Amino acid sequence: MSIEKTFVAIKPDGVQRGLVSEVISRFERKGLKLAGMKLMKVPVEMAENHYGEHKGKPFFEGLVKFITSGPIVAMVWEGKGAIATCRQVIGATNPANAATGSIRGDLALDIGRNLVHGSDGPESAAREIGIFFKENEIVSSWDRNNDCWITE
Ligand code: D4T
Repeated sequence: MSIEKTFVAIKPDGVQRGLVSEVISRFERKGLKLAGMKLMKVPVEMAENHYGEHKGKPFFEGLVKFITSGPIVAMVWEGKGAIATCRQVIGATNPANAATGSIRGDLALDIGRNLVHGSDGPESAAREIGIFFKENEIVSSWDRNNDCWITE
């Protein structure tokens, strides 16, 4: 499995509910490495671009309104198989179906307030990192002194 980077965002509900540190700690404790992070308000055009695949769906307008309603924490996480691993840490899209132990399974109830976003594949990870981060805002593969205790 290769070293990947993935885009993760704590949505406005996570920031409003004071769950930023809780969410970040789950990725840290898993062994993933932080490669970028910023608190930001998402402009409408950026939200429409990010969620472009859902344009025309009944929940699209509400989704854009929600994601632009307050600050988010945009992050890049790096690690072996990071894309699928972050999706596992986050849990199923609908918190009602999310496994206990996942962020959505433990901390969320409603699909429209599901706390966290994570890229669903290599193409979307590259696309979404490019939407939210400039190249010089990413700190790639920095040396972490416990790396040898996390990966062989
Ligand atoms: P995100 O993109 O937020 O990580 O969610 P997922 O990748 O897990 O799921 P998604 O792209 O299918 O949905 C994007 C976003 O839309 C909200 N949503 C989704 C909603 O409010 N109602 C719905 O019926 C669906 C399918 C939740 C996540």
